[in-house]
Amino acid sequence: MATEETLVLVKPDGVARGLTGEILARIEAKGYALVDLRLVEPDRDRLAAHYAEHEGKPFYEPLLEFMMSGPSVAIRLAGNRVIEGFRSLAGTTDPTSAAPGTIRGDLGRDWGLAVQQNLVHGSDSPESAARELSIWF
Ligand code: DAT
Ligand code: MG
Repeated sequence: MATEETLVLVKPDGVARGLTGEILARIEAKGYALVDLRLVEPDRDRLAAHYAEHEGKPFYEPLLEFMMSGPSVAIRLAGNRVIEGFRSLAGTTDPTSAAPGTIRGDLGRDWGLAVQQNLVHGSDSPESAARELSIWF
């Protein structure tokens, strides 16, 4: 067993489009455990900490603006290999090329702007998960 925890965010586009329930249903159907869940309106400092690895990239400022455009649902999720497993459920970053069957592939829309509105975030490693969970919970 490799039970672990990850941070999942239903981003502002997911909350605004009323997809929180659909996304939670997919997570629950997969068998992962909801350990904690909260609605958060993050300020710039929290987002700068969360997205520190992307500081200086061209999409960094638009990404922070988007993430401040409305509330996100932050989820502490537990399960065997849940870090890899949730990213598999989410699909790849760009909703246009994300595989059908994934959250981003089935539900993500290309607004012609950028790929930042891709519904969900999931930590990408145990180190990221520990760091990000401490930022959001
Ligand atoms: P992921 O969310 O799949 O882990 P990431 O960590 O590389 O992707 O990037 C974080 C977020 O930043 C991503 O969900 C959307 C946005 N983003 C990434 N690459 C981008 C790009 N080339 N243009 C616009 N937004 C981008
Ligand atoms: Mg990432």
